[in-house]
Amino acid sequence: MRKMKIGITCYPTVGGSGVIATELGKMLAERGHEIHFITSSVPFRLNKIYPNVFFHEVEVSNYSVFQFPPYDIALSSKMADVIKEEKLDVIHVHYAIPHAICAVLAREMSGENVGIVTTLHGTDITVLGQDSTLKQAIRYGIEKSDIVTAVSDSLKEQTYELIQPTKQIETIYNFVDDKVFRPIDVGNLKEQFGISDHERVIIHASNFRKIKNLPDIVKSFIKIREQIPAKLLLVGDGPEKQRVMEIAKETPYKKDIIFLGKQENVEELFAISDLMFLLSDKESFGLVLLEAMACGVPGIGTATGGIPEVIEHGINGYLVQIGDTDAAAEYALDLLTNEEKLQQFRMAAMAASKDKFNSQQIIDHYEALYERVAVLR
Ligand code: GMT
Repeated sequence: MRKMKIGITCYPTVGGSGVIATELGKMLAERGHEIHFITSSVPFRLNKIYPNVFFHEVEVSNYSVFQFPPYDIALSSKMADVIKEEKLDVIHVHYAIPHAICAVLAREMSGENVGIVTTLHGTDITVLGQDSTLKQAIRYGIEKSDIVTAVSDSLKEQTYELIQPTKQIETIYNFVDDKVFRPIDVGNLKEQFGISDHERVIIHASNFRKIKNLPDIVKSFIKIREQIPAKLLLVGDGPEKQRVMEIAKETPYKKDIIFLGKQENVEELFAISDLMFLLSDKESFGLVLLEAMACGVPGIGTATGGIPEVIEHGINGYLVQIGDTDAAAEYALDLLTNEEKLQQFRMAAMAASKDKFNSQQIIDHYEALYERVAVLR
């Protein structure tokens, strides 16, 4: 396969779409492609130097006349500069709003024949697609892209339903870096958290937004804790954190609910965890579930969006209806009190992350799309 020059735009701060964009860029660089990140800051997972990975910072003017800083225009201009100066073959944008539209504008501005690949990640469709002020713009960005992908079949179907594009959308599942997300030895980390050997550990990691249903996670945990010794690790930060801390404080097991804030090396926390909870209202994929599964931690998730494409019910985890904290607790207890079954689920979770979500095959798929875009234009 010929080596290409690929521009990548994403939200560089914590969030699944930024993680996927960055991991994809790193893996493409390892295959010899030249990668140009065009973002407002260095993507947080870009934690290693590569000679063929470049960062182009989008700087937004805060000229006093502007009531709102024009990020979209600044991004489009920067993209146009990079397309021209670096002679990009492809620009791959993650998240439709505003990135797909900016890429289309940048191609016009640059006058170059660059290919545009847009990957839809979830809330850009499931939340913003319901907003009448943005729907037209999302449809425009999708139609004008050369290739559009979605991270699950569920998201693809929802895009057709909500946005009604004529464009064909392809599903390419998310993946994890299996050099990082794998079972590792973390010594006495569990003890350092004051967790004894016989206690089970349940983990949840997210941006603590309302759709993540943190109170359901606490409720399910309390039902588990009433039966067995256990701890709940809550990783992340966001708008719901304060409220959840207050809910936790009111429970008889407040000492067993540990708020860890944002953490960089979550794989070390997965190494001391037995089960992952993701009980969201909406979730196009649930990348954090896959990260946990790759480390041998099965998940309990809600049967919503793309989660049923990640968790195979009764094989590598369990699915429950949104809000059904009784079922979540029952399934959790079923695994946490049966070491042999938990072990089977652990193995099945790791196998799924290696097979169905095989990172090398997924990168092959993206490379094939870039080739197709180059032929199309
Ligand atoms: O879940 C979030 O709030 C962050 C959001 C994002 O845009 O980064 O995540 C979305 O993209 C991830 C990567 O494709 C998916 O794993 C998440 O399921 C998806 N979130 C939602 O659909 C709510």
